[in-house]
Amino acid sequence: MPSGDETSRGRRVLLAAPRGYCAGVDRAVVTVEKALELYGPPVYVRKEIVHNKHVVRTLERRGAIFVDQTGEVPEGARVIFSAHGVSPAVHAEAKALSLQTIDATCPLVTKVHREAVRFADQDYDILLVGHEGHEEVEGTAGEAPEHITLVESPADVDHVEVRDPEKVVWLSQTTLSVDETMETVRRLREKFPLLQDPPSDDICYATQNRQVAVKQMASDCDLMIVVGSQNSSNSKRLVEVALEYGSRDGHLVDYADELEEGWLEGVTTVGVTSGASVPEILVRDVLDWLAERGYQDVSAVTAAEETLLFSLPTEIRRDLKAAGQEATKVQHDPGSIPSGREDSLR
Ligand code: 10D
Ligand code: SF4
Repeated sequence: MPSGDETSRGRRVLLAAPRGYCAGVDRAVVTVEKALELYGPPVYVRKEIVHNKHVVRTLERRGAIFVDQTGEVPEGARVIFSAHGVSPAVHAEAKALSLQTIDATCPLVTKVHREAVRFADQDYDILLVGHEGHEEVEGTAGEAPEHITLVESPADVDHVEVRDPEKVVWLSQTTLSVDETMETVRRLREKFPLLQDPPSDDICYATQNRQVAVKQMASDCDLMIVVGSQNSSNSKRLVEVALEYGSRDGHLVDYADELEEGWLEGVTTVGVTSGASVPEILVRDVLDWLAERGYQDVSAVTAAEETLLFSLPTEIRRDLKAAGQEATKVQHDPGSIPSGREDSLR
């Protein structure tokens, strides 16, 4: 293992900001934590609350039970819906089972659901840019299945048909590559010149900011390490963006122990970032691993300041109040250094 002043010379880390938790993830994770405190385990959660292995494992250890289908929750029990959102059909299933639901859908995902409902009510064809099988896409498409066509990529555009090319709008998943989505929309507009834009950006501020930071550093990096899980759309996009914008190499890892010595061969500058569902403790572990190998010089590359906060779901606020606890807005501090507890979610 290279170490010491001689081998460390020139080695450095560029640390992206913003990185890690967005406001919607913080709210969703705190929702499960507060539910466990208020009601005691078990607390059922439909799907992974956010797409991060460490978050899910940690909450499982504290008493959360993650299920794939609403039908797996015992009748009358309490269930939390994940940050990615659910379709009206899932709400109906929960009602049929008399479940007590707490909806941790990110408000920015809910905004896209509302757009889908509004355009469907006006009888538009809605072209939803997103990835098939992703939970967010299933939830949004479920709002108006007869009006929505999924468009997965620029290449997909050739196959898209609409009923009336004068009444067509595009919407999108919140966690896509901005560049690829713009290319998909460019091709859609070539085909349907009267294509309408969403009323506001569907790709959310957090997805955009994390990609902008990576774009700023990528050409200076020999290697980009993105902390995040394989099923996390926004985390995966960060690796793609890094490679597109000039990083020689790039990898997505859940934990520092997945890092490989071989990746550092001939590497002077390492970029580090993390997806919107990733606790900062996991980034700190990666920085420690790099420091042990001579990469102690860490500089921040800051693309934006994030201050957005969301209130917790109504049910949690109500029950916290009844329990005499203050329901503050969840607080995301991307610059904070976590306590280092093994089960830290911050
Ligand atoms: O896969 P993804 O990027 O959509 O989800 P992840 O849980 O990794 O990040 C948070 C994004 C959400 C909840 C979708 F808005
Ligand atoms: Fe909400 Fe964006 Fe975070 Fe998704 S990535 S939870 S839309 S803030």
